Amino acid sequence: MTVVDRDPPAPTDLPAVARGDFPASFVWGCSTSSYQIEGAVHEGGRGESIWDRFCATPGRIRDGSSGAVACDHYHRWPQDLDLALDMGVGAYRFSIAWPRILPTGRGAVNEAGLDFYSRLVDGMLERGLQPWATLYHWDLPQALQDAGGWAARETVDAFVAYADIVTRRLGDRVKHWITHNEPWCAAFLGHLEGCHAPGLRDPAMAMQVCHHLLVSHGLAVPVIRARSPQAQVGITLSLHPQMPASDSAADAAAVVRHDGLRNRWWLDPLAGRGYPADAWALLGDQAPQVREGDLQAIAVPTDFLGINYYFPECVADAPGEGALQLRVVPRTGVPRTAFGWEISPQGMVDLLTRVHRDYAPGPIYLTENGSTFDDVVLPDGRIVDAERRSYLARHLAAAREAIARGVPLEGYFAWSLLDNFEWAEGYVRRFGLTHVDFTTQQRRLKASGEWFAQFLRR
Ligand code: IFM
Repeated sequence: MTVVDRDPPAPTDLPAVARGDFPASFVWGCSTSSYQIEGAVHEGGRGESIWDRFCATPGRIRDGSSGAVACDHYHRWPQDLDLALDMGVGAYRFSIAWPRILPTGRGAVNEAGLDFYSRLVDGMLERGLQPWATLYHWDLPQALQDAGGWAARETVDAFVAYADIVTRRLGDRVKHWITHNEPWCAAFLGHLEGCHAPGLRDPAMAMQVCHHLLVSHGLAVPVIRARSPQAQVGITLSLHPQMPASDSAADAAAVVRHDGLRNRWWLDPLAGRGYPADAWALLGDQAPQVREGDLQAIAVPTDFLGINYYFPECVADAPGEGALQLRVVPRTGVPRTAFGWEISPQGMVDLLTRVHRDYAPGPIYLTENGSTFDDVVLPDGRIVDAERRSYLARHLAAAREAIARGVPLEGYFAWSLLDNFEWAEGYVRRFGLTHVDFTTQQRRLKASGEWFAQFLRR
């Protein structure tokens, strides 16, 4: 965080965008996830998750921190729901910590965990906030990891049983369910790159994990529907538009290869097309084991597709580099967030247009979009995050543009309500519209949050 003595210049690139440009039924929300905000990892009967174990391993988290306290949301949730309400959103996306419900992943149910989320959901409804619940945002019970994790078929069954338990209890009040958040990250960051829990580096295992995550989605959907009648059920993918590093045919082919695992590996089977043949062929003996009926299960009809959009990728052919023989190269001369992610509202328009054109998944919700910057603090305590405000405004204009192009985009959830535990980056990276002082737990709305609140009120 940088302290300055005067207001930074107002951004000059703010597009004119207003809530009234969107349909009246458009859902406006903000997103969070359990491990990133809750803390209280030893309270209420919660079991250990793979992220507790991963964070306890020296060298895994940039600042040596963990989500053990995070935003202390477990105790401060009424205040946090008030913040969301004051911001003017109508929906709140949160995730449920599997180890709070089933401390060892299966078997004995921890009623205190269910009670916590039941109170949280009631708190949303009392405030007029629509609850959007995600069942899996990466905090697998460690006991399941010890038994093989997502690479083991039994974890699929455990997930379906968990979904059943949660939706039996909350399904009368939660009417929007998301099975998985960003399965690409869970599979590849956790099992190929090893920079996320459980910290493994095994390409074949990563592919098996992808498959099991998708099968678990497919098998959970009918269970959720049975327990939560009239609910809307979907999955959230992290998708990235791809562009070639040059006009060469080799770079164009590299884009197709990268897109195969980044985007099509998820979109194709969900749309009932099975895994993309070109990507499958490249995998060789690292392709996953698929049982009879799995592909039909994955292709279960859903009510919406959640897309998390952050940045586009530029891809170059790179013979000899990895199984896919390519490299993701940073483009020069483009704006970036503090994470180094390219800022491209146009990329969001292109992505949404492409998904709608090629897959027609029905209603699409942007279930996450946001940015991290080095926030600027004035002596009076105001946080003037002009770059985040500009990012937000420009991406809302992009959402409007996508709708104008015929994309059935029906909602936008800002990531995130609060600064929080940003996984391997610890507390170094802040994505919140609300600043959190992690020493005092004081919350303060940033300029971006104020801007969003004004946008929503106008
Ligand atoms: O913080 C994450 C979130 O958990 C998943 N989507 C991307 C965000 C920013 O990295």
